[in-house]
Amino acid sequence: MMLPPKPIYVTQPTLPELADFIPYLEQIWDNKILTNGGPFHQQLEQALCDYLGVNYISLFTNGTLALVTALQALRVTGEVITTPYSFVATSHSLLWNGIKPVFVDVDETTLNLNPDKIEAAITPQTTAIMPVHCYGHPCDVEQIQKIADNYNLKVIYDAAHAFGVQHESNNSILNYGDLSVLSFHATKVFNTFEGGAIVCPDAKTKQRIDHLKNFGFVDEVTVVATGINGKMSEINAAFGLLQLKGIDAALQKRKVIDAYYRQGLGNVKGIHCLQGVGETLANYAYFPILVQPDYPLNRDALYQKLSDNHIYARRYFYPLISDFPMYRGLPSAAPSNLPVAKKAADQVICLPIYPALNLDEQKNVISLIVGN
Ligand code: T4K
Repeated sequence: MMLPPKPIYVTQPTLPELADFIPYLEQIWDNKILTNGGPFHQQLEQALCDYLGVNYISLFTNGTLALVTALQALRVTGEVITTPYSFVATSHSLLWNGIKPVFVDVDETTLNLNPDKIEAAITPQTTAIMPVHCYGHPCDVEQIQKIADNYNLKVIYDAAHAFGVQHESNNSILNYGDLSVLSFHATKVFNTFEGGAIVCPDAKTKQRIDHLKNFGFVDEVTVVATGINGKMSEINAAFGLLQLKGIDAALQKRKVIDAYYRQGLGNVKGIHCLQGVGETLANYAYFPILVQPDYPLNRDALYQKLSDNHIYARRYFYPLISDFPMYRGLPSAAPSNLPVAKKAADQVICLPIYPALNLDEQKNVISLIVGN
């Protein structure tokens, strides 16, 4: 009897040996501290600061609550300029805070927020910019900061994809802007099952964030803000500490897979492999290709062909956020305002990339694309 082919998904979480996690669990069972900033939570915050080369980190239950809280930490109100080409959580974090998203088109090369288009979208209500380092490719951080300084705007980076990415000067990309937000979701380069974090430059801001993720409590009897419960549990934090031991090896494997795709697909007519600009250390979080008009199939036909062959690639990020019902009525959501993002959303496919993807599986993906 023929076995059904093994499905290949866009990603697969990297997990350590189960046995290696048991001692961490034993420690939790012994000390009975399950959450509320316990020892593993504190250790992971420090370990991540050291690994990433950033000043302060506050851990969260997920990236979305971290985004919502980052906006509150900086008291952002009114209008925020953001990208339509992202996962919907980016804009949802604005709506959760009663803030109006103002969509600005993306840059043709990186598909990140186009700095040249930002100024025209600024109004007296604008208080911040929320760009995304999409696919872990750095935004034009210098240009964005210049605009923010000129107009006295905050910058909060949605860095959900950007774990471990370094910028031109060998500096973590997370050190730009006022705050950066990470996701440690199962599908991310570094995962704690669910999880997220806010990276911040100073102790005072970290303290405010820590209060906000714990209902606003500063001590047993004092509540200073309408905080939420966003704390990462000890199980997730312990798991993160173990995951960190394997992260360099995981990133190295991703790099090899990325290079092999580029070698196999780089010369295929009508297939454009997206590449980051300005990173000295990439994390190969995604492998997005654009299926252009001179390829024999359109994007959806190629996507279907891959699915028919049990390769479940994803169209990140289609539809655009601005096309979802809660956003499409906004003036800035008009497709005529966002032509580059619209074109990318109609052409993109993210191919499978994760450390356990083997060479035969990758060859199969490539030959399906090359062979039309
Ligand atoms: N900002 C940005 C720019 C983001 O991309 C995200 C999340 C956020 C903010 C919010 O961060 P979090 O609140 O999530 O921490 C996934 C993820 O759920 C989401 O975290 C991620 N971005 C987004 C880009 O992708 P889906 O709906 O595509 O995931 P799903 O469940 O279809 O997973 C994709 C594939 O991964 C599956 O086909 C199989 C594989 N998989 C998935 C999971 C969950 C596994 O093998 N194991 C698993 O446990 O959204």
